[in-house]
Amino acid sequence: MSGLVLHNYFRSSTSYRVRIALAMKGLPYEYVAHHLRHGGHRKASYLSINPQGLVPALVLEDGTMLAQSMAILEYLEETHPKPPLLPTDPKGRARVRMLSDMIACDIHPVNNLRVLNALRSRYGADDTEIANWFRHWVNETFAPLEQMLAHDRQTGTFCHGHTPGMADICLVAQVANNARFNVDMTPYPTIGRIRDACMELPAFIDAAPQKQPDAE
Ligand SMILES: N[C@@H](CCC(=O)N[C@@H](CS)C(=O)NCC(=O)O)C(=O)O
Repeated sequence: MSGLVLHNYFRSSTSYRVRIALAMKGLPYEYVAHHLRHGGHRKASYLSINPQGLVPALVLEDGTMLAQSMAILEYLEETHPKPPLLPTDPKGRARVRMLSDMIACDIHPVNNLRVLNALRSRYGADDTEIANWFRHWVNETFAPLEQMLAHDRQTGTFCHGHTPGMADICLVAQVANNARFNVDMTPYPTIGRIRDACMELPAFIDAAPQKQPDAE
């Protein structure tokens, strides 16, 4: 399969999620970079592709545009089931989606660039306050996430058993983002262990921010 176009940005954790999934599924794609700090995602040329002006956006072979990283992951899972990002049983699937959503719904949206920019421009937050905000919202979810992963026998080498999946994708991308704001990972040994296990795998390594063509 070819002809996929991924609009993304090397540092974007939501883009990183999609890059990992595409790599796991073995799907090649054209990489189109939009520099978020320079407002590349707000240019008319990109808004004509994704009116929401956020990355990632995956344009399919027939021109269909898919935005929202979790919807893209679900689409890739349905169209290319192997290797699976979700377990087969409903409870397992719900658990993996639950762990994924803790990151995708409860951390990322409040720490997104436009939120941090609004804190600066509307409320005069400085770099220290921005970093404290970012860390606060990570810790609010990483503390229970650590508990849930550490105390559940369904957790294995990865978030759910011994094969990597959707929750691992979200976890790794979030941990990469955390490093930019010096989040202390010592209270999260299970999250750290799972992240390290993922980073042994080519799909996670190749999708990493520093490996991308627009990396700085
Ligand atoms: N819920 C969306 C969020 C997409 C999103 O906000 N992406 C970030 C980069 S990680 C972005 O484009 N930020 C631009 C901005 O905040 O101005 C998803 O999962 O794809």
